[in-house]
Amino acid sequence: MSVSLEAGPRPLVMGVVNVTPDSFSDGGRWFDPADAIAHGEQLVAQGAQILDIGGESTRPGAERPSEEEEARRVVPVVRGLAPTGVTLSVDTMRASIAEAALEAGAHIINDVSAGLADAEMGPLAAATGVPYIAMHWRGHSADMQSRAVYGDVVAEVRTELEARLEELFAVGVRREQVILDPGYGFAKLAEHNWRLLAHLDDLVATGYPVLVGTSRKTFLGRLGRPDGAEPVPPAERDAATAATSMYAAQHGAWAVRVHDVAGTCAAFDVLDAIRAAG
Ligand code: PMM
Repeated sequence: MSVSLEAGPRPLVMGVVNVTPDSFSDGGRWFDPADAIAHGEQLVAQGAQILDIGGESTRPGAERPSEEEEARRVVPVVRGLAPTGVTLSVDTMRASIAEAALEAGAHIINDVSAGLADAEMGPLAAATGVPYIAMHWRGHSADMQSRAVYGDVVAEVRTELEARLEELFAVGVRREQVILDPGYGFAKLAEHNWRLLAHLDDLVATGYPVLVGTSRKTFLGRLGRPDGAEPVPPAERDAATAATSMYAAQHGAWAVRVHDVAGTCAAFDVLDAIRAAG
């Protein structure tokens, strides 16, 4: 793996490679493995330092694919992208899929459930020692939005993530492996996502590297729209995503997970130029 877990002045850019028929923003576009591999290569050419390969859509209401189907989607794409030399993460809640992906050349486990969905995930992360992204999660996508109930979302996300870490450490995961993610859009209403962004510093202050994944999420599509109106379509949310990525860069994020790699890199070039001129 060629990337560091130390947060630098400019966050790493993790490009999304969804091998799904139904992801909310790009479902079906790269469902064929050859298309997904070509898309990943294009994201690397645009400046992605990490590719996040996933075979399960986590959009609200989504049904899960079978384990066999998820493996069929993910493993050939990991194998096909390994020769690029770019750091690869596998976006899965299943330990068996993570294990197969690591064998095929992946370097990072991105588990949106932080070990809650599969009790074997913690032991696998411990045994392999690879970087492990632990995201705040309250349940599977089919009904997660019913769990978007918080008194103090910032404190609760942090406490629930800390509780997950205690369990992961108890099965042998090491502190140095962990990357935290507040889980924008997962069991969160728009107001929760905004508050978690406003208090991103609190999560960064834990000392763990922090991944920010706001890309094309619905709360960005609602900006500037009248109450009750449809949000703007996902593909038109990249400018707002670049703005949240820029904000994440100024608040110590380790990496941003984005669909629009070229736009994100352009935004970070702007930040670098401003800083260099200071
Ligand atoms: N969001 C999605 C999928 N995987 N992983 C992490 N760590 N953080 C996220 O915010 C995240 C994720 C859903 O977005 P997509 O359907 O566009 O991939």
